[in-house]
Amino acid sequence: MSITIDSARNIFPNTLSADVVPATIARFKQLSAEDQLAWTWFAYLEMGKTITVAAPGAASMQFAEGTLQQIRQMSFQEQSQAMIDLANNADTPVCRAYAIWSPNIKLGFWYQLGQWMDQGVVAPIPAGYQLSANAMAVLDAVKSLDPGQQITVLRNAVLDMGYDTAKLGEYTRISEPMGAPKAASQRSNVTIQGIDNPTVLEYMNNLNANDFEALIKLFVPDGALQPPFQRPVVGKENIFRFFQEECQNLNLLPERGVAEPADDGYTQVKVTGKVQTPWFGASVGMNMAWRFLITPDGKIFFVAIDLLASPKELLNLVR
Ligand code: ECH
Ligand code: GLY
Ligand code: GLY
Repeated sequence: MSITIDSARNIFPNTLSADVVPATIARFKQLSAEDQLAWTWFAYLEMGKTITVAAPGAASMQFAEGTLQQIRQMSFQEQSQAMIDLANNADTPVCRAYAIWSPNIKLGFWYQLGQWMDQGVVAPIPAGYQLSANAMAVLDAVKSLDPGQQITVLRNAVLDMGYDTAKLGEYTRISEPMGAPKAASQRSNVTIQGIDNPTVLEYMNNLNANDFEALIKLFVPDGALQPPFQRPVVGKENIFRFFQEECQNLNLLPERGVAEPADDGYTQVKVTGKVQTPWFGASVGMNMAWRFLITPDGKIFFVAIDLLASPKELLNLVR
């Protein structure tokens, strides 16, 4: 049987990912736009009791600045409407601008609006706003998730807002500029119990160093990377752009793994450990798995990154 991206997606099928995340998002999307905004406000406040979100970097904020100022100038009623439009995926200039931003710009935009809502500069969620029974139930559901799962729900809720890019035709995405990779003196090397595969170690070290040029060289030309709860990103060019847009300043803390021979001289490797995002730093360690399929000459054909269902899954290295 020859190896394809579809077959590669099924390596280590016993890996239990946090399906509760897409399930919660699906329930969230059923809510009215008003409820979605209020829900997010309450979820964000709830989360803020235990974990701290970092202010976005200036590099990502500059692109949202114009739209933010536009909203700041609006009346409270227009501001509320603009936010409802975003949640409704409406066709407005603000929703179109938002649609083509990278995830970090979208998150930074809402971070700023949240600050302004707090300060009374932007229309707040009306005092005494009553969530619907469904919204209350979804809020209860998210409270029972671990912090890594909670921030993933929140991130996905934000990314799904704005105009649908599929309806835009030709467009150019807007993302923050790529920073320089870390200097040699700032780099560190991971050690992974049970793993000495150089490709896997270099993957972790280059990603931690923001060295995306070196990182992309580890992949075969038609290789693929599958982010949590997403379809695989296929081909070097697309993977490189994904690294630029979504992978700066991550902290990968792999702990243990297993490597074994697969069909056609390939090697399959599963690694588990923690990942920190620059948005929350060390206050949130997401429980993750990496599932690699590596060619006979040591290149990455496929890697899937999964958010795990529970910390117990960190110890699950069975095939
Ligand atoms: C307010 C009310 C009105 C409506 C809205 C509001 C604002 C909400 C705000 C939300 C902010 C949320 C944030 C969430 C950030 C989450 C970040 C996550 C990052 C995960 C990254 C991972 C990386 C994994 C990877 C690895 C690889 O090896 C390859 C690459 C990659 C309240 C105003 C909306 C402000 C800031 C979950 C897992 C390990 C796949 C990337
Ligand atoms: N503060 C997180 C970021 O801008 O990526
Ligand atoms: N995926 C990187 C971040 O959102 O922090």
